[in-house]
Amino acid sequence: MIGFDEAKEKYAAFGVDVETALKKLAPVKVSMHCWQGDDVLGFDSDTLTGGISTTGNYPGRAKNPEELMSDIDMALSLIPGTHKLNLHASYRITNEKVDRDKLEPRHFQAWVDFAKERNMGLDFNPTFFSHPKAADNLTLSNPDKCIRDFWIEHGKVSRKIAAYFGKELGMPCLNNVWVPDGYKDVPADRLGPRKRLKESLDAIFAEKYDEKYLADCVESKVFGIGVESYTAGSHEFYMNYAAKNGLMTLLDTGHFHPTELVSDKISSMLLFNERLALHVSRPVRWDSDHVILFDDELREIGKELVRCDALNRVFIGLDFFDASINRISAWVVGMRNMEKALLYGLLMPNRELQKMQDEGDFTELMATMEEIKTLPFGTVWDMYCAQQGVPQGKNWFNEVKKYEADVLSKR
Ligand code: RNT
Ligand code: ZN
Repeated sequence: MIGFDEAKEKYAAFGVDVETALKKLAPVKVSMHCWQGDDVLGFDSDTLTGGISTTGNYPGRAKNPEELMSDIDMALSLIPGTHKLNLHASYRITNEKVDRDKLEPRHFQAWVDFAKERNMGLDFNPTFFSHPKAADNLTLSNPDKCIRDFWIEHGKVSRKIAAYFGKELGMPCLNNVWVPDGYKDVPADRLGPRKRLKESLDAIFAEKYDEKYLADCVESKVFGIGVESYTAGSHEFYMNYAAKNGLMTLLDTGHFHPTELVSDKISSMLLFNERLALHVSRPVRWDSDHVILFDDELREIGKELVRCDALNRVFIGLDFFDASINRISAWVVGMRNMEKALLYGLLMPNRELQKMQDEGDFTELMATMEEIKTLPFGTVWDMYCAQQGVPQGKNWFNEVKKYEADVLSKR
């Protein structure tokens, strides 16, 4: 490849071995979220609730399992590496009339077959929204015991389904609990809902599963649309809950106040926990779930994961949903950017930079960090795409345009 040897030399001058970086990136799995393909609608409801929202009506949305699978395949053909697919319970594939509390592994068999054929892993999420029993954004913390019990059952069957995925695919399936529970306006009781949420979670997590197959995590949030004043499952709630119960915390990059950065939280989490889960998203002024760009924060996350030697300890999942652009392009841009950020982190002379910091040489630290920014990163990225057999540069976009003309435009 033109310029690759020169790029290697330029990195080597900073003490970075490009070949080693490429080798380390290849096995890293990113979990691609199925819900970017259909605006988070799933196959068991036709509205999206839960205080989250998609905007836009770009034509060609996948409306059934066949279309979604075909679109996922299209995206995967343009993304380097072998990854995982992240499913929500609402994406069950069955003709039966089965409610969320009665779901079983067999209702997801088509996805298991899909993943097996593609050598992928699966991750899972119980769906505590877009359902009549979640209409008021109160599920596991609902004051009504009947409603709570329904959602507890859903949480339990979801873990069973996730464990089945893990066993069938031979790698742990991350099962992520996120509930929309909260209040629009200033609540009179903050403790009560959190107490009920805690008890519901205790019931869901009571059964023990083999860690080889199931990895349990809980996702916190600061607010949602219509749930602006109070969220039962706040960060403090879940970080404490996870720590006490040996579960994993999931940090969604859109679930903190706008000037808080998840890149700064990763090292603290990893210091006290063996594992961590991420939902990488891009909040623009709020938890807007924009497609992730190759921006400062994404690069900082990539750098942190490498510096903390955490590529084996962190479950990296994406979580964005943009309905205003071609949805396959959204996946490809986001997945490729996540990979780029990891490669960027792997191409840093981390030990040398750390030494400069420890020796108090902040002048050289700044000078070096700035010079690294303009090293020929693009050439190394192109090489990675070539090695992985996917299009280099913008060539992938022609494929998306062709698919749009041949397939999406006919829907
Ligand atoms: C919502 C959470 C949650 C969802 C998905 C669809 O704020 O981020 O992870 O986006 O489960
Ligand atoms: Zn999320």
